[in-house]
Amino acid sequence: MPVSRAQSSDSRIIAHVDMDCFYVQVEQRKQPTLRGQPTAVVQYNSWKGGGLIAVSYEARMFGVKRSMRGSEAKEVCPEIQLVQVPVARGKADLSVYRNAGSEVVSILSRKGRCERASIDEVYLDLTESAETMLAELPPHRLESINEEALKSHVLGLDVDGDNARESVRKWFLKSDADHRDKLLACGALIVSELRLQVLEETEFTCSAGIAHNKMLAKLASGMNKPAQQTVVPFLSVNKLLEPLPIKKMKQLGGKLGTSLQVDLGVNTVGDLLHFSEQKLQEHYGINTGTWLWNAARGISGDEVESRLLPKSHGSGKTFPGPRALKTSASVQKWLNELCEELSERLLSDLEQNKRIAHTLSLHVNAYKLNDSESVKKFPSKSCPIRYGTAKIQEDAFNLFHAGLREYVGSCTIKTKGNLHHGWAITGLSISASKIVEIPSGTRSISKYFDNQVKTCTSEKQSIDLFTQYDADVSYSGNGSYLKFHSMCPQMKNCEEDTGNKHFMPIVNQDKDQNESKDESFIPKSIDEQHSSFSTVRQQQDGVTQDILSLSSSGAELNQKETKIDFLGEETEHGLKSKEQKWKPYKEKGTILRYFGSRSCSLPKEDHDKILGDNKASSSSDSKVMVDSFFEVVEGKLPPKNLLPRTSTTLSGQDELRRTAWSYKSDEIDQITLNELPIEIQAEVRTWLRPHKRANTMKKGSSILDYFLPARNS
Ligand code: DCP
Repeated sequence: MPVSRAQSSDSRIIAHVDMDCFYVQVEQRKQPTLRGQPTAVVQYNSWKGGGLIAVSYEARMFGVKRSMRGSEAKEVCPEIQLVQVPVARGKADLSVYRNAGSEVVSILSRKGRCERASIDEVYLDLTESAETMLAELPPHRLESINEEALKSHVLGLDVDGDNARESVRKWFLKSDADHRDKLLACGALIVSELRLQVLEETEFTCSAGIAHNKMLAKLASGMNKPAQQTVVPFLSVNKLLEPLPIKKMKQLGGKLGTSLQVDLGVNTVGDLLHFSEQKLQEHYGINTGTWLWNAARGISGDEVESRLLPKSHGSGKTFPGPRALKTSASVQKWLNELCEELSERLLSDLEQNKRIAHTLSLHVNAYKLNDSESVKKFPSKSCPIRYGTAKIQEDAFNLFHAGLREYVGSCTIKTKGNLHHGWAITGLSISASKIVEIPSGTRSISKYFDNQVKTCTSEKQSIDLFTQYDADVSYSGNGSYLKFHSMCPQMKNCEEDTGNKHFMPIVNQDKDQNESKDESFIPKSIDEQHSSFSTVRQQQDGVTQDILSLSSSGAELNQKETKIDFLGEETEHGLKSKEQKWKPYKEKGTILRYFGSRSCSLPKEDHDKILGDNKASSSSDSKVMVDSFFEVVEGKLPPKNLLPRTSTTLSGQDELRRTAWSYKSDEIDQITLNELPIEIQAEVRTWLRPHKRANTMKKGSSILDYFLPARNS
């Protein structure tokens, strides 16, 4: 149900930009000979020439429509060029279109807050830019208005047929116009320039709507396509909305719109105007009632979110007709393909944008073979996401079975073999959502180190990334140590509100669980660890896990020298026996892990200088480390490769090394700690304070909460 938001000013200038026949344009840029020709992009499935998913405007003139198949399109337009969508893993590969969309977004975001709404559409809040323009150089003082702006359609403007441009010019130059219209004129000029830049830099055309809110801008952008823009002055809003079929309004295309038609006899927005707010609230509740009342009047408080990146990632495939999947094995095969793609995109999002997703969801379309009457839908299922292809595949398959149990009843389910189960799957779609940026607070303390040692930017970023990858923490709660699960949140029963249980791996969620008993987390030798960090990484069933320790004894350890050993190795503490080798892992704290990773951000020459003959280390380690991490997550490498290949034995360069790598805790500028998230500052300060036991760790406090927003929410 739509939610009514606080009304915002009608002086906002919002644009909605929508690419024209987008996939076709992308294909035409790849093959310029297709330009100007009737062209369509067809789906991978080649049955009857494949389903059309994008149709050029030239082809539309022949009556070609998206709902057609290639063979039908050929009938109405024999010269149509059909281009198949790129294929990977037996399904459409949309990455070329996604990347093309990103090119456009990067241009459009130059002038104001930008929200990427889909693969080819964007909202812009241009209020500030328009206000600045109006203050500094208003349209009526411009010597000329660009041609693209003069082609604008201004709703409600009386245009004199042949002389439309002249009418539009006058509208732009009207010095005594209403303030809102003046701002809109500035917005229209800005958008026309942005559209020209998009054309110049990407060769793509787009259309736009410019209005006082998102709803109106979106309605307007589709009114004059392709390659044109439409402006909605405040006084034209009613004229635009009244004749509009109710189902064309955003959020009214589905059940709510149908209910308005069926229950209230509302077919156009104009019809909706006859209902009081109270009446609408009686029917649809307070929020939706108010939202409807406002929407009918073109009032919408929806803000343009600042988002250049997609809100979620998804990978899906349909299996129509005889291709429907009828065995668990075939479903698993396809889920594996979809999950592999999803996993790749998640990792690239993490690498490029430092974002992580929290929720994995599976949506399935199905029917029952002997029960054509059944209208029961296959329930969608979600669970917390665990990174790594194998994990995502496993969880997706578990979600499928959880849904299947509900859909057909558990007695008919068999999980193996090719038995016929009485069900058929016609669509599978797996998605990752609740994507958030890794909090910047975990990065900013790096300033301290940037002041101490020069870092190469790209390496630094790699390190940040690696460090943040470890940001998923679970806490044993006994104050003895922490355990990190690198991007592998605990799995739990993760049904939606069905009450049904299906099993997901549970990774050490029990607060009383004593991880030290878990042999699999205990490193066998330093050699095996390849570790210069105070962490242990261990691969479990394809998952990388880190153990970090922060114990009272850990505090004591550091008190010895009141030093933080950024290599986290046995410089001062001279680990000798296996037993001793294990000790520091239990004795180092979370922030050490963070600091420790900084050790890889030295430029090569510094690094070599410090490490002397120690060939095991190099400046490229940071990159290697990040790459390796992905590989470990992917299960390609044993976990030891994750760690910088710094020797764990003492070299003659100790002193030099300490200068570079070790800091007395009282040398750390406390101000840098202010940059840490507030909830972990206290923890870090306690930890740094010499001669005091770091015994403040409590479940639900500090760093743990910080790194576990989704799990707690
Ligand atoms: N798309 C798709 N399947 C659909 C609808 C769209 O794969 N059912 C893809 C192809 C389109 C792109 O998304 O090129 C953008 O969709 P639009 O609805 O914006 O349509 P177009 O950009 O193709 O055309 P228009 O100029 O009408 O916006």
